[in-house]
Amino acid sequence: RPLEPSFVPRGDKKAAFDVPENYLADRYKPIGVQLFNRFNADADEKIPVKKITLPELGEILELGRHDNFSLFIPKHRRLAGRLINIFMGMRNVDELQSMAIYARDRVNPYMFNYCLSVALLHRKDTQDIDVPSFIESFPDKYVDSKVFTRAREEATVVPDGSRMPIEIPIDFTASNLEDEHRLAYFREDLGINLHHWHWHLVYPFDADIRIVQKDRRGELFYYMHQQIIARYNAERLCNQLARVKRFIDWRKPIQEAYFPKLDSLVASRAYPSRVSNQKLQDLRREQDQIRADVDQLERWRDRIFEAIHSGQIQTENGEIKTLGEFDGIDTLGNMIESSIISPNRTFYGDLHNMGHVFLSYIHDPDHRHLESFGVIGDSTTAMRDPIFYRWHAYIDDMCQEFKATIPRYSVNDLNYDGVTVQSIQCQSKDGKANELNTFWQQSDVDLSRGMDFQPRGSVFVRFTHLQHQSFSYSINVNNSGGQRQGTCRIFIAPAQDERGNPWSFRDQRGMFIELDKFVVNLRPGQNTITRRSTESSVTIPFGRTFRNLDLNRPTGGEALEQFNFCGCGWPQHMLIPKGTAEGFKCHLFVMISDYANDRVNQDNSGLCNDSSSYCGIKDKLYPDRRSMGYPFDRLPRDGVQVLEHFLTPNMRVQTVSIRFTNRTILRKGQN
Ligand code: CUO
Repeated sequence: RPLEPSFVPRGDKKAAFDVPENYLADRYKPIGVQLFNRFNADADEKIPVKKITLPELGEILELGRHDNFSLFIPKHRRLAGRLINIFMGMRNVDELQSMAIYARDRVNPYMFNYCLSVALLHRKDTQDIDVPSFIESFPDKYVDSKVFTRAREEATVVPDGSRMPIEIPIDFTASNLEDEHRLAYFREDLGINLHHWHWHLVYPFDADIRIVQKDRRGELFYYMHQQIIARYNAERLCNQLARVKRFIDWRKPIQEAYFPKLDSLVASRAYPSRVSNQKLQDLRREQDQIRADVDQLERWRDRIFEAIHSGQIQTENGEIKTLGEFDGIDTLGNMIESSIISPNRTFYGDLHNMGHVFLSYIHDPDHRHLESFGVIGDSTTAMRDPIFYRWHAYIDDMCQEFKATIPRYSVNDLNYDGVTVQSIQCQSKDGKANELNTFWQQSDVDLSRGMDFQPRGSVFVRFTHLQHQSFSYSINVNNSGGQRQGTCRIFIAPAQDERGNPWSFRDQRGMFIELDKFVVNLRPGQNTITRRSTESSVTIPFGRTFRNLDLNRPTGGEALEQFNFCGCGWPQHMLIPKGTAEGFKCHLFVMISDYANDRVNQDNSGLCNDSSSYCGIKDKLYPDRRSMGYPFDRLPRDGVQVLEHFLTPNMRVQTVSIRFTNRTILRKGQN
């Protein structure tokens, strides 16, 4: 309910803010007394709001309350940066609350939610305040717009408690005439989109430098998105589609279309569609202060490639710096994305972000139709559109171009002397050994927080998503040395390429999906390591992706602090690819590396650290000293043609099969 003053839920009770009169937005002032009376009469509790000296919102108000908001648009970023700074600058929580209440009825609701969420995540004194799940606040960014009319109907006619969940069909955006539609279950997965939104919330590229500058953020930008592409490619192979084609020729028409069928409740407009065969065009969108040419993108691209190939970059003040073997990728990630810690935004520009912008305005480059941006223009919705993957495959390719220039791992860099992985087995609960099982599952999520209707109460939608039976790994390791530690790294990749041929190592290395990474203690002699799929360092449990479904929702300060940051994480239900009915053959890869070379000296315990592979750990260093993606992040040493050649004794590969059964199971404990 972003557009009206409203109650604050307090368990079963309702509270109302007791706001100073000058806080009311102009349009409410004439009815101020009535409003107060109405809310105060219905409220069980009044929350006092401190009167503070209010800062000028000025330019921040230039983005209308009924406009859409995109972090990729430079003007929007600048306004958001200012609002974040205002929220961060408040001296204490009372003042922050006061400021937030003042801003809420004036500022664009999407921008307000984003800026306040960033502030709550980054202020020391708000670590115990819950950031509501984005899908609860803005369900319109996630589900078919038809749902809202039906939800309203349900809410008006049926009393709270007897309402039936509204089902969202799994294939609401297209038909099977469109090949790309086979991947809709991945692109439109609510959990994947929430992860992506949360990742960008934790790693903003434009805000106060103290917020942006996080350990290895540029490298993580590269790695997290590289993994998205690897995962998407594996899903494509499961669906008889070839790997995604990089979007390399920016002058050519784009064949894949996308019709999102989302309506913005705030902007009261449908998200524009992208029809087939459109081309990027120069942008002249005065209202967004965007004047940009495709030429400019190409100049940035050429300069970045020049830096990659020369191994050197020019900084903003004219210095020449080398792109290092380990930190080069971090610099490059910040430069390509770009973030405010790019070494030289003037020269290397803003390639990836502006690529999103060009693609998102492809239908109305000069604003003659007064249309807003498409889904690719907003990190909340970008992953729904097939072009996202083609664009990010291109961005990843640039990063790989750099990786091709740095030294390759020698046997020494890979092996762990005296440690031999002898066997690996994975086992699902009631499945065969080395067979993973996938199926559809239906789950419910409550949308009522993000909707404005009377009478109030929960309204659930029921959506269908991929799921797998949880499983465990059992790994036998021989250690001919003394008591020591290792890092167990587990990856999976399709066993064959799209034509059914065995992979060359060069191609397969880009296909490896990280499944887990954890520290193991090795005794002398035989060791059996067991680990459950649900413990993965990549994922978060379903209940944390969709906060309101978490029956074991934590309470108390520290628990909530973990809860907020931990909204970032790949959804557990998407840990492994869909597979096929016949069984999709994969290579399950396990490596035990020497922990002495991996260790980062810090205490990783306590704060949420269970999805660190793609999200890092809050306020800590990235907990693995190796390059992200190790050992697959570089070209192989000479003589390695296929995966088998690459293996040192501390690595092993097991062929496993992912079998998909076309049945749908309802999540237990649902409405
Ligand atoms: Cu996440 Cu392009 O960086 O969407």
